[in-house]
Amino acid sequence: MDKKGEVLKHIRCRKGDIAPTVIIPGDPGRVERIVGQMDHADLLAQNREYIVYTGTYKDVPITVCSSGIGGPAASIAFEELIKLGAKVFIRVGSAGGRQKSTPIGTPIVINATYRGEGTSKAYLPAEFPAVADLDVTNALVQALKNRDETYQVGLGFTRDAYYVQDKELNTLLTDCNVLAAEQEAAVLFIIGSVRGVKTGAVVSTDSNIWLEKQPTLAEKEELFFKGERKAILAALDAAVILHGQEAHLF
Ligand code: R1X
Repeated sequence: MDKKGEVLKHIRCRKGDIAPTVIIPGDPGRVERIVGQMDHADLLAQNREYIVYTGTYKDVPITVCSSGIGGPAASIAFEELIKLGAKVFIRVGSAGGRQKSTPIGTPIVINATYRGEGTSKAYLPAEFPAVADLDVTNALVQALKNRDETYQVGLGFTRDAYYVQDKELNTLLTDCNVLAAEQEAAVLFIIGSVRGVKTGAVVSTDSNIWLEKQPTLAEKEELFFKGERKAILAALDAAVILHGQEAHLF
């Protein structure tokens, strides 16, 4: 542990900087959009893909830290945040919709994922399930219900190579009701199991490989940002619900 209060190598924070509840988007740009919804927040550090703010939302202390794209970068953020006292993690991400009927911009609560990436295998064998904490998942669902949002809950597909599409695997996972493909949730859930912290994830879909007519990037982004706002507010509200349950005091 960081007994002397040294700054950690990547997230450039020290003990006392990090709230027990952390919201972790991949995109550093999303950090600013999350912080914009909070009561206030101070920028603590900015290094590589990691931007860190700590502040409050509805009087609950919350840290927001970007994790970058993919398992290796994300695992560094998760590990350093845990070293500095983080207990509850809520990923707010983007993802590709993997059911044909899922409109772009749909908030999806990911409760478990197919481990199609490499980083989590450095922690636990492939047979071990990547599962979100039930309290965090329930809080995200409650938050979306409270705001009367249309949302989905279910399985994710965490993968490494963004520009590689394995058609056979894609079809298999869609047939088995996988809802969303992204690149970090499995690593978060597995590190949660190994380090004993609570984790959950909500994403907004930014694309869908199964649409017959693919929208333009501009069309996709317009829809995505509407869903992203819903996911951000759900994550912040979930943090408040979990704080009320003292989820960080376990
Ligand atoms: O998780 C995925 C990754 O961080 C979602 O968006 C990025 C790739 O475009």
